[in-house]
Amino acid sequence: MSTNGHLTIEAEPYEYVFVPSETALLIIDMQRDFLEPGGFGEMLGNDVSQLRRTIEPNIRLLAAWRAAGLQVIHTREGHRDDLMDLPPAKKIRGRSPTSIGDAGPMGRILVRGQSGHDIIPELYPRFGESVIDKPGKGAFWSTDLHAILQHRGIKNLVVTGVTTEVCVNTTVREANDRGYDCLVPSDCVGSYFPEFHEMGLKMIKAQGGIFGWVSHSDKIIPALGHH
Ligand code: TIU
Repeated sequence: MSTNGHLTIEAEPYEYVFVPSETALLIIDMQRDFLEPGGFGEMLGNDVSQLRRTIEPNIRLLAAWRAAGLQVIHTREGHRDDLMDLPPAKKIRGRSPTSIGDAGPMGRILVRGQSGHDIIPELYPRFGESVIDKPGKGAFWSTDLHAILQHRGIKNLVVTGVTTEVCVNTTVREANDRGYDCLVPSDCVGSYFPEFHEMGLKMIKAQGGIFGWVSHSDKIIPALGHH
């Protein structure tokens, strides 16, 4: 539904209303290190195939978002080549035989500039789409994301990517505290743990939308056609 330039999307806990030109699609960490074997996700002991169902819906939503001429921002989790920004606690956590910065089949794990750190080819950023390199789980901490959103007049975020309860949830919480209204399409986010995915979404939409709204790409994509 479109009224006065606003679009209304069916969502939980209630409908999500936004002005498309003031809304960015924020795609979190769709990197080879999380979605392909041999990367950081697998190093942590996870089955990366759990996340791959998010690729197709993200392709569809990104295509519709680009076709509508709206703003897109991508993030990547990772560290400097010299690892000077890597907290020692993050380096040793998990007691894994290989850790961040070590050589893997896709290059040094979670290091900027390495092929494993880059975004999967299916969702590769285009010119004009900012890429935020973040050292932490939240996309606002230690990055210029908030400044970029402010300069571009963004008030709302549609947040997709991986993983639901880690980087997506952390980013939605950070965004909420900074005054952004966030919508999370459930099919465009994923977790290595189905139960954490489910609860991660419930935590966002509970208590009257304490952190934001949850919907589905099937509700968002048709609405963009009316934009
Ligand atoms: N991007 C992101 O969620 N980083 C993680 O480390 N996620 C895990 O679920 N481990």
